Amino acid sequence: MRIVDAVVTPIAFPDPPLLNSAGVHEPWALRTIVELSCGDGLIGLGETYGDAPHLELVRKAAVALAGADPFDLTAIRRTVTVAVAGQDAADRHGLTGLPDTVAKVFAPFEVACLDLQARSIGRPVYALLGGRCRDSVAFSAYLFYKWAGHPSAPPDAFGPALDPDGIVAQARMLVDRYGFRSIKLKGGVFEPGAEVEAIQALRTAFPEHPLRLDPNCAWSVATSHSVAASTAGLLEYLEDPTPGIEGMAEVAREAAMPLATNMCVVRFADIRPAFTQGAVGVVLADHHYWGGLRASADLARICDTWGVGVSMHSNSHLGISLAAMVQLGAALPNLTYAADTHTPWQDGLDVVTAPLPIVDGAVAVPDGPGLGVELDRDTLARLHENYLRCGVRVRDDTAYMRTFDPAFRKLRPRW
Ligand code: GKR
Ligand code: MG
Repeated sequence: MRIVDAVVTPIAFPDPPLLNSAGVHEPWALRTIVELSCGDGLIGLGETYGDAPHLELVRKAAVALAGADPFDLTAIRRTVTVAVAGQDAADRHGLTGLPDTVAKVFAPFEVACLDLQARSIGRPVYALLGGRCRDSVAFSAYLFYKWAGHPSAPPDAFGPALDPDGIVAQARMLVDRYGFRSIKLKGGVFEPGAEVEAIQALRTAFPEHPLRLDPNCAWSVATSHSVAASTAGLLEYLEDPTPGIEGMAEVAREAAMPLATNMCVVRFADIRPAFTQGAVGVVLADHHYWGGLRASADLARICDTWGVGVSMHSNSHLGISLAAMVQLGAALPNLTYAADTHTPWQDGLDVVTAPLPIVDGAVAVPDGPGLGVELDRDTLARLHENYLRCGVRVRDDTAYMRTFDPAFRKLRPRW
């Protein structure tokens, strides 16, 4: 089996004005879809970021992969390393340097190769990751403060959420629609006291749902201490309250709840300093930047050894990424928390013909071959047209926010 064709398609899809500590989501979110074909009718799928510098590297790697054996992931990783060497640049996740770049560029190809491998033997991807540990993978309702709509457009279908009542209404809508059994609030938008009030309101409205708050490093250590104290007993975890491993470790020493991260442990080299300092109790795995599904399983294994919990991180994404998360989640013995997903914000827009549905807050693990999803070529073509027309080439929540509030700065910490 050899890769005869590697097709890389950038796409754009509508995104609501979701607020976070960096600014606000633009009207278009970008992704890149990778298709690997072996010329025998089998196609392996991958999904990754759509930012232009990353897309360029994914394209370079795709060209270099012609003729590669999709079962030889070691050789494929080596080829990707050669293709991207010397072209690594810092991105908005703070990922920089060759190992980070290789991990991010290799990831969609690794997923597509696993999809190909699994399809060629008629087994699901989780079978290649060690087998199924669970029948369904739980996801949390991912709440965002948001405007009623993008200022240049009519209000969207989700409505505004700018105070505790709005947040509770949004949670109600997501829980009713998808049956989510845990809830995450993206914070770092309003002053911390207002966000604590939103958490208190969620606790009153949803007494049984585990809650999380993630301000994306918007708070100083002192502010984080005080928020941790006022949310003790309310949160299952507090995610990335403050920047850096040292700051997180300081907060963790006093906080009653575990701290979680997708910001201070983002590569294997972060594990030793973070774990030895007790900075985090939960790591959010993300195969898109940890280097694929197998690397994420390695991460989970290390977390298990250290007694650190595992959840999953997401960015705005579509159904190939969701399917990959579900296959990984199925195979992780220690997926100790419901995973994040942005799926509800993009529902109905998918590039796959039958997106895996979220029912009762979880996705049933598909038993069909590969990832369990097929590409919808008409939608892919339409979303590619969006990409060509939309003009967005790099996600920049801060620049978009500054078009409405020129004084806005991305400050971490802000409070
Ligand atoms: O979509 O605005 C967003 C999130 O803030 C995302 O960019 C984060 O990477 O979901 C993420 C997180 O948990 O930090
Ligand atoms: Mg986070």
